[in-house]
Amino acid sequence: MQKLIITAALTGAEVTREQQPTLPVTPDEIAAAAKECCDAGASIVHVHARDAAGEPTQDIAVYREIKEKIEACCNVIFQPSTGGAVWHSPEERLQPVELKPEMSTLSCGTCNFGGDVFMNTESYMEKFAARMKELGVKPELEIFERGMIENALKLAKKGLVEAPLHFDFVLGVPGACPATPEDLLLMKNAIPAGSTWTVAGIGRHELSLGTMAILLGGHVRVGFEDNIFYSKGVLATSNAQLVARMVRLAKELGREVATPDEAREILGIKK
Ligand code: KMH
Ligand code: ZN
Repeated sequence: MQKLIITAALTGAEVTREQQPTLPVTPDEIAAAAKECCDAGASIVHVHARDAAGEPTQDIAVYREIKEKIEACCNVIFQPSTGGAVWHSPEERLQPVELKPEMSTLSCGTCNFGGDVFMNTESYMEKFAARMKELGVKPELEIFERGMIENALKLAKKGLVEAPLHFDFVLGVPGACPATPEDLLLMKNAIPAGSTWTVAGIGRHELSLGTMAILLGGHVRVGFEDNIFYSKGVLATSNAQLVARMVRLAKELGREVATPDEAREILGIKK
């Protein structure tokens, strides 16, 4: 089995400091959280930027500052979001790709997202994929519903994303695919052989689906974007605490954890 790639989704666009007092928000806090997670065993950090007021922003200048600060303190793979918040325009969302990060996310379809709609039309998916290809950015294909895998395969057929494909199954978003073991198996069994996949279980499902991924040969995403709790009613003290738990589980279950360079090798990323 491949070594386990752990992604830390540090901040997200929806969580607030009121909900999670240790949420990293400023570039300095996000870089410090990235280093702590890398030291704990994460090889990728999935990053959403916030502005000076703590609101989600896709401003390239803020992403640049975060990228430089992370690169100055650790070797972790920087993966900015192109999902942003539901109210960001596609043009705003695409900005961090211009920094030529090693990876970035690419959402593969439209779905309900709580009380909102997360909009990803075919033409914008194609535009995002084409720009990532031009700039040599490895896409992480974000899958919130089963049909989105077909959209991703359509992008592959058009040559806009290239094998080996890397998927992230985001399961348990209210309004989208639930986070059951059966749903994870459905997704995992629907992707082409030779692809890699990770799972982001929302809320309490982070732990159960992450454990399944360790056993099934997938990879795992944890962090405050997806889950702010350590256990029922108990807030996590940091993103790194959630990473450290996955490292312990992987060791108990006999799965080695990848370093950032090993993750690059697994994902076919040339630094
Ligand atoms: N915040 C969500 C609306 C991504 O980062 O690529 C979208 C999202 C996906 O978080
Ligand atoms: Zn995200």
